[in-house]
Amino acid sequence: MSGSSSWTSFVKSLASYNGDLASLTAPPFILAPTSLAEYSQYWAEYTELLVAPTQIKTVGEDKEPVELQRMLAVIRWYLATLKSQYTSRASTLGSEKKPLNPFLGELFVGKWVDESDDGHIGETDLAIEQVSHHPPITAYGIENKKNNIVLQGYNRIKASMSATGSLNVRQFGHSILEFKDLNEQYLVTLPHLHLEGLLVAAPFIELEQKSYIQSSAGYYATIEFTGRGYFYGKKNSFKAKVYKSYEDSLKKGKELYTITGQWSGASNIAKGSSSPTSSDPLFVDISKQKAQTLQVKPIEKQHELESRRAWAKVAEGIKTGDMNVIHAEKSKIENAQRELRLKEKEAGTTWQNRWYEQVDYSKLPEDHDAFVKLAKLANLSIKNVPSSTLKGDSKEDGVTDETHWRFNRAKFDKETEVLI
Ligand code: 0T9
Repeated sequence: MSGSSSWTSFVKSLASYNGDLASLTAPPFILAPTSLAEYSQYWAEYTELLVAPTQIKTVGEDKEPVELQRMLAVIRWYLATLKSQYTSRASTLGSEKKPLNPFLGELFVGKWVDESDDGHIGETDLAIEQVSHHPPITAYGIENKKNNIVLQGYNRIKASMSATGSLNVRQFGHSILEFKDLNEQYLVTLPHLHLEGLLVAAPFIELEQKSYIQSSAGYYATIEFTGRGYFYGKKNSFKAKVYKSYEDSLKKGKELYTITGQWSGASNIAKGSSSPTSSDPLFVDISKQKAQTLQVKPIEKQHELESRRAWAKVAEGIKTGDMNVIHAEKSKIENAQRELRLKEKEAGTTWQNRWYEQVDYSKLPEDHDAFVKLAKLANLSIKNVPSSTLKGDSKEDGVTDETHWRFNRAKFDKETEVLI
């Protein structure tokens, strides 16, 4: 495959890639039969780890405050989300693949049922909406009523080809995790990544730089990603440092904990600032944790805006490798979308988002929601700049936009047509 001219010309076309999936015509073998809108489900496939922080209610044997224990549990969950987000296609499809480009208003909903013996997890519901097409932006809301957890966020990418032939991807957006009963919130930023192996038609993702987790209790964590072997001798390696506060992270030796290992596998934890060794306690082995399968209604019961129903024929074409079917069925969707936009233009209307809205923080009081407060604590930019950008970074220069996408739960609760 790697020598085929279609692949070579495809890789060449990546050079002018601007983040808009629609502009890329890839050979069928590299297409995922899945819309990018589905990818936000990766935030909650490990439901046990998602609810774990809410189960921590007492000071442990090690006398650590509950808020610190919960921060560690949130980091465990976060590592599991990384495994889902960045290794799922490689493990199910053989390599990274090009997802289907969601249309405006596309929806993906489902639920994870409680598979625990004692019923402590409860049901976890998922509501994803494609809130913008140019540029593509996906927003998600995840709710676990039993443990009163709401997780929400949105995602957009900007991509560019590097001189060495890998695709650099910067993510915009963030995730906000709320434990309502505990009145505790966490801001989670997104890592940058790049795709390697494109030239040999076997693409895979490598994460870069840092992402941050800030808790409303003050605790602050940096998670640093490196390629193969820098800290740990294995792929997907990371080093996390946990501090009492962002301010502490500026001082030397103030780490409460240091964690190193693989975010897709095992990691160890040590108190203080030196890296743990394999004789230190295991922090978590994500490969031994159980990812749960999301339950999605059968296609016949789905609304026409729901992802798997809308893309069913294209997905079939991808599975059978039939370029003609893929092309014809994709064109149908694209043409219907063009027609819709034209009609809206004629009628002087615009597409109405369903469960999400754009919130402009420059026009809101600071206590409107947790975002500004948490970003401030972590010295993170609240502007519409790449995720994980620090306040005062040159990436903020000239950017005044402080709008972000937020879940409108009331709207979702009133939904009658699209059911989970
Ligand atoms: C948010 C995630 C994101 C979306 C995907 C880069 C990528 C689109 C964005 C960042 C999720 O929470 C996590 C996982 C995978 C990311 C995708 C991997 C990928 O290859 C695509 C890009 C746009 C391509 O499809 C490039 C062409 C392709 C042939 C390479 C395999």
